[in-house]
Amino acid sequence: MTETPAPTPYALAEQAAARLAELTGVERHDVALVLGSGWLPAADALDGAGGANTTELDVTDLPGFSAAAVAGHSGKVRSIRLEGQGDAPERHLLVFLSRTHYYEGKGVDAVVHGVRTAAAAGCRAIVLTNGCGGLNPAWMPGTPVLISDHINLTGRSPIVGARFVDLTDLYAARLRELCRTVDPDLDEGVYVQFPGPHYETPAEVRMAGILGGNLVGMSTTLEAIAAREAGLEVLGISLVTNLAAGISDAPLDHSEVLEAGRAAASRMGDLLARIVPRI
Ligand code: 8IG
Repeated sequence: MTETPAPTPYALAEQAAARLAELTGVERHDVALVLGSGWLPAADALDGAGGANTTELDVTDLPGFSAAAVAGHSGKVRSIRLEGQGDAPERHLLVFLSRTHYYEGKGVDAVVHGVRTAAAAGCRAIVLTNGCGGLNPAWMPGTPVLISDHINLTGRSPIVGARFVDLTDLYAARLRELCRTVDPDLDEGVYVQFPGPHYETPAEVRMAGILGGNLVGMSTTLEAIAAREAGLEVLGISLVTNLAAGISDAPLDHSEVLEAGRAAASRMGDLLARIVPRI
C-alpha cells in the first residue's frame, strides 16, 4: 500500500486558492488584507455597497486553515468586489478577518498559509494589520502607525532551504507614501515581533527600544517574509492599542485592545477604504 505524500505548503495554498475561486466564483483576487486585533470594526467600511458585493466564507472551508483561536478574531474570510471608480479599475479584495499566530504552536507554515493562499489566488499586494503595544508615549491607544521595517525575534523563517530572499524595503515605501497622501499625520515605526503569548516585561520593552524598535507585537513579521518570498508588495499598519509594558504604569489587558479598536474604527476603516482601491 502506498500513502499519498502530504502536499508541500505551497501546493496546499494552491488547493486553497482553487477552492476559494470555486466558492466565490472569482477567478483571481487582486489585493489581500489580514485584519489583526482591533481591526474587525474597520472591516465593514471596505465594502462601500454595504455588504452587497461581499461573499463571506469560514476559513475552515478552505484546505489548510484551522479555526480562529483569539477573542476578537473571527474565523472568516471575505471576498469583496470593489466597483471601478474614475481611473481606479474594478478590484477583488481577499480579506482575512483572523490570522493564525506563531504562539498557537501550529507551526510557521500555518502562520503564513493565508499569505501563500492570497499569492496563489492572484494577489499582487497584501495589507498586513495588527494591534500592538507602542513605545512612543505620544501614541495614545487607537493611533495607527505605518510599519517601516521589522525585527523578527521569533528566530524563525517561513522559508526552508537555501533561498536567500532580500528584505530591503520589505514594507514598500511606495505604499507608505500612498497612505500619507490619504492621512498626512500617519507616523511610522519599526515593529518588533516577540513570540508571545505573554506580553513583554518592562525590561524587554526597553530592550526593543534599544534595538531600534518602536512597536511590539506577536504577529506580522513571518507573514511579511512569506509575502516577499511570493513576490507580493507589502503594506504594514499597526494599531497601537496600548502603551507597551513599563511605558505606562497600567497593566496590559486584552479587553483594552478590543476597545481601542472600536474607538479607532472609523479612522481605520476610512483609511483602508481610501487606500486599497489605489494600491
Ligand atoms: I494588541 O503590548 C497587543 N499585542 N507583544 N505586546 C505584544 N503584543 C501585543 C501588545 C503588546 N499589545
